[in-house]
Amino acid sequence: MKIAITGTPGVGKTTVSKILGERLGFKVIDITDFVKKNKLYKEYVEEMDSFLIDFEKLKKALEKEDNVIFDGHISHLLDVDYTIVLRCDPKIIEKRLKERGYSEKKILENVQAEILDVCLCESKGKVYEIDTTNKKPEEIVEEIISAIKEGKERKGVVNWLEKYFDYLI
Ligand code: DAT
Repeated sequence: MKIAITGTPGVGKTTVSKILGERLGFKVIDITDFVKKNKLYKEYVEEMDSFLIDFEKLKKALEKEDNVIFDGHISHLLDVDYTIVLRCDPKIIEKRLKERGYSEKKILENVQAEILDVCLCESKGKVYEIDTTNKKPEEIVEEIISAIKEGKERKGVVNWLEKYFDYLI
């Protein structure tokens, strides 16, 4: 089984993936680290402060993995059995990314991405959207496990658009 844990940076992917991995006995692969370690990028784009990933190479490198969790904000673009889209109040994401030392520009881009549901919109296959706002990581993990067991897709769980429209102007 392959599970993607995706969502806006700061939403809690790494925290949740670690606990979920322990619960299921699955290996956790941090996609960003994996790409850097294995040089699976085409180039570094300075103005975006990001690596341009070579997706075909990345997919090939992960092909044989099984009983694994892919942790990363592009993991929903990989071939997986389940895609978990973590959501969180944009104000909380803003605070976490400030603490992480991100630039104002990068913070705003990510806050806007959360408001506009970017990861959710890009996700395909079996998608489970989980609102993590004010929940403990262990609670979130339980919610993920029961959502997978239940097998019903969950989408449209949150709507930040009305509450945070001013961030988009
Ligand atoms: P991501 O991997 O999505 O970038 P992270 O797991 O590194 O996010 O978490 C970002 C910060 O938020 C980190 O300091 C831990 C904290 N955090 C994560 N999940 C949380 C939760 N459910 N409640 C409180 N803090 C949380």
